[in-house]
Amino acid sequence: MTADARELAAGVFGGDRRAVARAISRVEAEGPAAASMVRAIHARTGRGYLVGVTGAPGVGKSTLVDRLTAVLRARGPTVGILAVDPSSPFSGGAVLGDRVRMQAHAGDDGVFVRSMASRGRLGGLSRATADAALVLDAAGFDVIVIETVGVGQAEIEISRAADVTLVVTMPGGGDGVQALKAGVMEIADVFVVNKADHAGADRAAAEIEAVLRLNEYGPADWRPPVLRTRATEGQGIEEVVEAVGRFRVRGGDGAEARRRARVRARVRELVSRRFLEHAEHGALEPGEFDGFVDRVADTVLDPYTAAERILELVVRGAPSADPRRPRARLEAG
Ligand SMILES: Nc1nc2c(ncn2[C@@H]2O[C@H](COP(=O)(O)OP(=O)(O)OP(=O)(O)O)[C@@H](O)[C@H]2O)c(=O)[nH]1
Ligand SMILES: [Mg+2]
Repeated sequence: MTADARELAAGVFGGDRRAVARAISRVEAEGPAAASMVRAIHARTGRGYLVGVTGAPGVGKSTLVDRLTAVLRARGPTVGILAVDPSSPFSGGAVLGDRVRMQAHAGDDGVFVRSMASRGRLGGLSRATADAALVLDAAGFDVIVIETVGVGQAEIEISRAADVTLVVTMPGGGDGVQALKAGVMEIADVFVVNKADHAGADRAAAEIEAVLRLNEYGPADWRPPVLRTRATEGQGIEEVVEAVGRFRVRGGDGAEARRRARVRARVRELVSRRFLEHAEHGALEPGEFDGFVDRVADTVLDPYTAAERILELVVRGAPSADPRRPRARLEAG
């Protein structure tokens, strides 16, 4: 961990907003600076409650998050918000919805808003978002909201990083519910049918409830409630906060199991990423990895054999500065 990261971390722990913003920028970038930042703050995380809010574009997520924030602030908890847009190359708090939100909570040190975007890269956004959430957690925010636009794989991945996931939808289209795709039903702990002032809200809610009755999604001890809101009017917001509260305190070890599953997924992801990096750029000779790729492309080798050989090279050829490194165990096994 660099002295630089440690100094920034001290600012984060002290709730210095500039330090928080800079720390998030650090974790947004790929590479050693992000890892160093997370190393410096990680021991102070684990206290914040992560709320994922996802749904199709324009259903009212930002309006809802804004209202939820107001209700939470009135009750006391501080709120950090990450607005994630996997389709946008821009980030850093310039999104219109965030500006509106910034104004609504301007001058309130208990609210911090930041947008995150893909910046043109394909992978890494969910990693960066999870790390940014750690920064907000370390800064002492009680509730951390991760708002993601859309209902694709990226959003689902990001939602998995939350302690509770709200799926927001609105009445509309021929099927009564706008864009409730496969994969989204499974991740919802709480459904919000927003824009309940629009026609068809009751039918939309009934349809979701019908699907829920036919399937066993999510934790066994929890049937996701389907709540109707009018976010622009602030209607139904208290009920959403109550539902999240009930989910949070529900009995059993569901919450802890989810947290552990999340930690496991992160560690696995990092191991596989590091392993691949090592295979492509560390353990093999320059160009060797591409050589395997070429041979598979030319059907000289099959992909399974290529993978086996690469694996062998990585395991055997790994530089071992410390003889007690687990390499010995790998070879023994
Ligand atoms: N009629 C009605 N309009 C709403 C309601 N909630 C939000 N809106 C409006 O819907 C539009 C989209 O709201 P946002 O909160 O920006 O929606 P979003 O889901 O965050 O949108 P993206 O971030 O672009 O995906 C805005 O014009 C809101 O004023 C509601 O309950 N009823
Ligand atoms: Mg939004």
